[in-house]
Amino acid sequence: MRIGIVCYPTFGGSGVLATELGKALAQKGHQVHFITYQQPVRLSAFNPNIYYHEVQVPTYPLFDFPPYETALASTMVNVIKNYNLDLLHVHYAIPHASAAYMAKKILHDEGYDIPVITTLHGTDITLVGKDKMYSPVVAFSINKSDVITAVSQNLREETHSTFDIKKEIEVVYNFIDVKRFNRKPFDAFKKVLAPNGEKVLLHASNFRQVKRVPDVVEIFYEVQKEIPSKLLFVGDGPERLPAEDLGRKLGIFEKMIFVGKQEQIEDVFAIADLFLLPSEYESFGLAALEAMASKVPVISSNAGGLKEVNIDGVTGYTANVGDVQTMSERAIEILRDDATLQQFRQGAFDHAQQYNMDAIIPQYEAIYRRFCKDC
Ligand code: GMT
Repeated sequence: MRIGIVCYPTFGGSGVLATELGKALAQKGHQVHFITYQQPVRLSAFNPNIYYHEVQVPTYPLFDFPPYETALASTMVNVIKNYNLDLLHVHYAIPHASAAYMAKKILHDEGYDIPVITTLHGTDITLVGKDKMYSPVVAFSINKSDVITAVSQNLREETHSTFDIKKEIEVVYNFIDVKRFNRKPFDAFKKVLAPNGEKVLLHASNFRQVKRVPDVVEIFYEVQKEIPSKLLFVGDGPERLPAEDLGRKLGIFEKMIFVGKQEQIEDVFAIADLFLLPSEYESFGLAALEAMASKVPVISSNAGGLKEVNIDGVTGYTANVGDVQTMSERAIEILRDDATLQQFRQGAFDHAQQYNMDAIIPQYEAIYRRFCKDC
């Protein structure tokens, strides 16, 4: 099949998922066309089945806000026609679903029918999408998609309770390549970070408010009183400085290490003992799944789809949003002795297997085939 994929090219979960999906589809012999404003971060290796089309947004002195959505829809039209695409799969509704609707209508007038699949990822519904400045367009364009998918049952329910969606929303869970995350720890790296055999707690995110990064610091504050440990932060964003300040205020900054954005995240997971994700909301929590595939148990909140991914008492523990007391007690329980840690490591790893790409990608292919009878 010839598939167009539209996504954010950055480190966010939706862009990572879309890029990995495109790469996997290309490996299976499909022709994949990425349409986005920048090369996706995980799209580095050359594959003759992968095409990348950059959305150029011409500027003009009149524009305080260059019209990205118009440029995106036009690029979609051009790529779909020039490469005779079978379908368009857009990840994250804003503004991709409405741009896709515009492209679909333009092509319809030219006698070309392009099916649009919209995958909802989370904040496009729960945080940004429900804002009144976006919601009419978001609801309309989701309803106009030929297929709507959500990355968890929770997001499906949230979407139905937020918008009047008249179509079935199908759940296709996020996936990972479990082989990629099954790595041996890079000893030299671990020795630098934790020279005295300290346990390594890890948080990886875009440091937005929804991640509750100060809770990560507070959980660690309690843990390090009981267990010799270090706290490793991967990623960057607006909550990083407040987290650093809180660490200084609590007198634990020397035990906190910020390594910024990392592409080889699997090497970082390989040296971690526990992953912390106390988010206000996660539709899914892809980073938690990546941790689990790396045999790293997870302490998370029980918000949104996290309960579907992090199984309480098996892959780690969940607690109510903001309940840092319970989260730190559970973290200490897991880290206190090696047998318990090993049990949770194995529980996390075993559960992650069901999200392997081999199980999930055929679900997307089956959706595509509904529109591509000869494929
Ligand atoms: O909020 C983020 O971390 C980024 C955001 C995105 O759209 O890239 O993540 C959302 O999509 C991910 C992939 O499906 C999910 O794993 C995240 O849980 C979800 N984030 C939220 O719901 C807050």
